[in-house]
Amino acid sequence: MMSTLPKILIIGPIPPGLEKSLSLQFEWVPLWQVQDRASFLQSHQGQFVAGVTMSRHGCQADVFACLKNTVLVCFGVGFDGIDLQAAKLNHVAVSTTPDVLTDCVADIAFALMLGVARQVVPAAQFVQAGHWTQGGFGLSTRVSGKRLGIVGLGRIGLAIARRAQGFDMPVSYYARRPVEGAAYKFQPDLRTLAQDSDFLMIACKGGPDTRHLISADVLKALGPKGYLINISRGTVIDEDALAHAIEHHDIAGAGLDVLTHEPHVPAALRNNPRVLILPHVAASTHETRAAMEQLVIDNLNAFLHTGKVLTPPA
Ligand code: 8YV
Repeated sequence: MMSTLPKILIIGPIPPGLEKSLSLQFEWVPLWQVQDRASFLQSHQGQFVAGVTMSRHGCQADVFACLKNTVLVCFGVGFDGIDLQAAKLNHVAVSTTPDVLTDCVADIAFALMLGVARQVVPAAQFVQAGHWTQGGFGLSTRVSGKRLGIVGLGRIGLAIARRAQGFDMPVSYYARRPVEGAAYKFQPDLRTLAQDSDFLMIACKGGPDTRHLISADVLKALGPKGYLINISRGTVIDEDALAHAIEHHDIAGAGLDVLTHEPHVPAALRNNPRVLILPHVAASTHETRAAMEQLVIDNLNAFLHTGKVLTPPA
């Protein structure tokens, strides 16, 4: 029997919970399973009421042409993979899922900072390997009271700064301009921020504007006692420069939830005990994922009823 439900175009695989909720209201078409993408998108123009994506899939111009005058709802706050210019050109509204994931991402920023400086994983592995009976584990580096430099003081950067107050960490930040109302020290020069930080935290947007912002030079400025933490996008860091800096002890260590070519991890970073890498899980808690799914559905319904989304990219 033919479905009479309105059709939505799904750009790439989405979480099962979201898939289930969407199936109640819509007939959904998985674009990634289509054989001939170009002719499919052309022959299906005007057939969808919406498109659904995730930050990791993004959305390209050819899809926006097919979705003309509708909406693209994105599961995730990052929109560096979404061609916003093409969206505008085709009058497609776009939404993301800000705020609901802020706390969990800020929590993981601290997990990485504590994990890499206090050597949490190597210490646990030491116990698992049965080495404790032969002697104690070595010393690690204190986090409380150390200087935290934050690159990008948006929603997540601010949540990290608030947590840092509980750790008595003086906070400075680098951004394109001072953030109104922020009580932290603004540092307009990134190298100087790195030089004056014990922990350099990357919390800015991804995309071409911030690509390789963390260069060999910035890493040199961070210095052999400094730690680099990234919960933003892998592309912000020049990964070759980071591998070189780790190998040559130009910096003390790194904690990364994101990489340039996920899920591929450069061997020089994967096999080093001074680098703690997580598989992009900062927002992956039951609570946050459920809230993100709900916000995707709410944005979709808001657009279908009012022509406007609740949370456009910002
Ligand atoms: C998401 C993220 O869980 O929201 C983002 O931008 O990077 C993650 O925290 C993931 O990207 C969903 O696609």
